[in-house]
Amino acid sequence: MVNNELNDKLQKLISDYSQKLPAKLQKLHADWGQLQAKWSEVGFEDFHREVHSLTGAAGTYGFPLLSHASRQLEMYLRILKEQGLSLTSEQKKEITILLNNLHPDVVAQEKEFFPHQNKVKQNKLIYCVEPDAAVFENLKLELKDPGYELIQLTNMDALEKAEKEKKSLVMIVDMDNADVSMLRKLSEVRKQNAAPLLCIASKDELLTRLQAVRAGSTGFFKKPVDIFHLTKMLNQFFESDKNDPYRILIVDDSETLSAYHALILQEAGMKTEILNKPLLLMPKLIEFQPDILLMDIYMPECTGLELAAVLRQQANYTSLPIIFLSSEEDRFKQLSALNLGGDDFLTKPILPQHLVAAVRSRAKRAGILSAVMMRDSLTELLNHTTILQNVGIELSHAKAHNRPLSLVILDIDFFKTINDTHGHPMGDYVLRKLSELLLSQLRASDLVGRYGGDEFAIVLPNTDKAMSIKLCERIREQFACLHFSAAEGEISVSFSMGIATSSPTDTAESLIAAADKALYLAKKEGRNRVKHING
Ligand code: GH3
Ligand code: MG
Repeated sequence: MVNNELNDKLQKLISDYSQKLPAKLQKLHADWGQLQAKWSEVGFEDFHREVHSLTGAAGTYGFPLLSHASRQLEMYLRILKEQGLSLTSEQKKEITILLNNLHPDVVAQEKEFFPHQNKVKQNKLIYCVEPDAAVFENLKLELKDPGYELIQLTNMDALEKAEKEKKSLVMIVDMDNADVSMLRKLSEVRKQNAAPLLCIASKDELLTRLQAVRAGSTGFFKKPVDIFHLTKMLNQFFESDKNDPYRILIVDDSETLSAYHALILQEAGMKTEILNKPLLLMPKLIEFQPDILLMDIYMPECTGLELAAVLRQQANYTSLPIIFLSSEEDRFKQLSALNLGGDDFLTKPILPQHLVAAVRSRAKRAGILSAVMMRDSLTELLNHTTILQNVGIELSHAKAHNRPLSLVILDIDFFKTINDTHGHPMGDYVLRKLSELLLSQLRASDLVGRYGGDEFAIVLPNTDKAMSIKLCERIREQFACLHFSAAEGEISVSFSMGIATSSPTDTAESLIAAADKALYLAKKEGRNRVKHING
């Protein structure tokens, strides 16, 4: 669904950019004039960076001619920079010639040649290489309601031609008659448009699936195509995730470009935050908790590569996916970016739907992975590391908003005896039942984790001493009423709880230590009780 308000904002960004473009170009010419009059290494670096960002931004906002010309100059400057010597007069002349291609006239020409480029409209165009008319018509009909526009193409040449005229959002290709030349052609076409590829075939055979995978397919469907799953997959690529939006932090020194990318991702239902000052990354990460970091490489204060390397050295952020978005075309540099801890590399300018698809598929995979990594396998509660991290995060939120936070540590009473008397499986059962009870009784904003063997930690945001005691007493009573049937008859189990409520000077460590101490007192005073550290 095209969101009109966002679309208007996108149009506004584009028109703002178009308006500022002549001044930007003039500045570039003026800077070069100044540099020639008074040479400085730093000035040359700045000039290079300006050209570099023009390459990415011009392409993004629909000025391909300008972006192309800018890229040529950028590449030349880069070679000169790598040589590291002072410039000869020949080289300066060459720069001037290349710079003269970046003229406001080019912008005027663009408007004549590429009027459509300045429109941002979400298309749902799918090219379907399916010679069988009946199969195609059925797909077309079924996908009409979810809003997809299917165009039938009977062979790869037709697909190539169509892609040249207008790029599709997804390609669906029938693999039944796939031969070497068809597959070769398909991979050629996919160099022009790397949109997701879905393959369909009459037989679900390994060889056909292999061919599909080698052609770069994301999905494989046996005929008759299961429309429910096909639609689900298409929606995953391009529709919004309104229920649980992915959180994307965009780190880019360019305010307009980051705003543009943010709007595209917002239109696809994601939640975005922008950071134009890369040195402020750490507090932003704690505050926003992004699922994905979308990061520019060349920024004035520090590079995206350096930031990635810093993050990868911190246990909390080793698995945070980082997507680099840069005008860098050099494969070697792209690879070294990936070596330094990036997960993906997208080259600016990028088509809006490709940006969305790349970010979404990364976020989805990371989500599944982290859900597995964050949970304790027996109880499916947050594991020790994750609940500890959350104590820190929630405490900083609480401080920022001047709200109380309570932390509870719970330990089952005489749990060793339960294991010893009724067996380890019974112990496991008790642990799982307690987890279920905690989840059912706590609020959605509370966090609960398995802290150790028979110990649990509960984080209660926005909860003061009195509220925390009331909540814990209720849960304690409910648990003590449960009966577990063992071979030896029915048994009941109890636990003890220690609570600490945060003060402005508390750290995660001091809060945990206080709750631990309260738990120790609860045990000492006879177990099956709730004890707050402050009496
Ligand atoms: P207290 O009232 O002082 O807490 O006594 P306790 O017997 O509960 O002592 P403690 O908390 O030290 O005992 C923890 C026991 O939990 C020891 C360990 O064998 C058992 N345990 C740890 N993990 C598991 C598990 O995954 N399953 C089962 N069944 N038992 C576990
Ligand atoms: Mg215990």
